[in-house]
Amino acid sequence: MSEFHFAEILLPEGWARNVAITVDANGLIASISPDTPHGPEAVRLGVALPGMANVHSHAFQRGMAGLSERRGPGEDSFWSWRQIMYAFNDNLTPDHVEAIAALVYCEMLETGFTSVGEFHYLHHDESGHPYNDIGEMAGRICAAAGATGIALTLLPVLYRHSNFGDMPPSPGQRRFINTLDNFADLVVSAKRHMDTIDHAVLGLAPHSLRAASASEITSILPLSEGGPIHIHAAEQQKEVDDCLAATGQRPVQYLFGTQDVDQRWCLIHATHMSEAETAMLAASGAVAGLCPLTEGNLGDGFFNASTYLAAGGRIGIGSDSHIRIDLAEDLRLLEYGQRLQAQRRNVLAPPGGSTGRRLFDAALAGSNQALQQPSGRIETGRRADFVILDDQHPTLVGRAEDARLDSWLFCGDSRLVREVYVGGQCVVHEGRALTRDRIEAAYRTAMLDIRAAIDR
Ligand code: NGQ
Ligand code: ZN
Repeated sequence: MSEFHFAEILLPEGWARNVAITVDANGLIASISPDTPHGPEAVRLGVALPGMANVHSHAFQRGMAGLSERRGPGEDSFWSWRQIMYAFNDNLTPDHVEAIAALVYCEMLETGFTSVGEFHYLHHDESGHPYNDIGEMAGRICAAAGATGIALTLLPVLYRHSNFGDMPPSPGQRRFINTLDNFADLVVSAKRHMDTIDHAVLGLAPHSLRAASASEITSILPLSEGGPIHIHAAEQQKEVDDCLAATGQRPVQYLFGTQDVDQRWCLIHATHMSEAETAMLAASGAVAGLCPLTEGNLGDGFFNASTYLAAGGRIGIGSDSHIRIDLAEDLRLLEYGQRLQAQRRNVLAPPGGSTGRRLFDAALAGSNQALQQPSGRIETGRRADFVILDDQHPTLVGRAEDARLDSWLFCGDSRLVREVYVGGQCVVHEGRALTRDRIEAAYRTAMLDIRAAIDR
């Protein structure tokens, strides 16, 4: 049993002071005692929040962040970005993917994420053939998570088609494609790799309604054994148009018509929804997995968060393409998108309430639900995932409770995160992931190697 002591910590019922927390040998919270002085053995940790879950990651895309900000010959779009992304992943080996993912997970931990949902679809070798172990790449993702200490919800992706109507995959998609049988083998291998690390949860991800048909989605669901199910939906207007043309329905409507969408589901982006779809998703208990920085970078559009949250909808937050990994900035951009459209302020806050607190609470609950990790709340029986802020930083000094949270989320960034614990183990100290030096060195080697491959 280890003991921690917090000057201030956000509990499910609100902020508490002088809180002693004991953590058992499995990293779970055994007891929580507010208004208690620290014992002689206690690790004293200042001001803390529960660790956040990152609902949506394609780790390898961190390696191309910044390389798609030059305009092409025509009008650039999500679809032209996707071509650049496919060309980038053509050059990636398992070593590269592991090196990139490890850096991504360090950066996530350093900004306050303690778990990650890896939406993993880069499965096969450069020619599109499975590795000897079909779960080789899944194993590399597990190794990266294990090296950093972040909790992993692995979401192996089923990818079959290039568009609605079972269109054959394009050459750029060859590394993603599996038959249904191969996919089942991949899941078995992924589970074996997950057994080698702590805190791993298995989910499943049909890539999108474009890439997997309704009957294919139905047929793989039993493989997840009650785990989370994630799918991209309605990110781009073209997807809505193509879905309407193929099925007569909009994507979210079509998904609800063909699957039992409940709390196990997470719809990534869900940007382009009608009023009826917004209400349907909000009532379902499923999570909308929002990725504001990536959605901005890719020109996706605005999620209708005010209507959706007012209807009781659940949201999660993800850094997706990792164009930038900063928890505060991503939550802030979600609110700013609403402000810029509505020409109002504090759009997502309840009357009289803090916007930062509303964003943080909503994302905390929704992301954690979507990853099915035993964290997300400082509560007995939950995993001891703590994020400690630098309360002496000029941005936070003289602030308390929700004002401190607002100041971090609206004026700060990862530099305000001092210490991070996953399952009672320190993974970030004085703002740096403990394993960063080694991981950064491997990342540099990988990037130079990829650069050389691109130049060849
Ligand atoms: C992905 N990313 O799977 O990485 C996608 C692009 C697609 C985002 N949607 C590919 N942000 O959707 O076809
Ligand atoms: Zn995605």
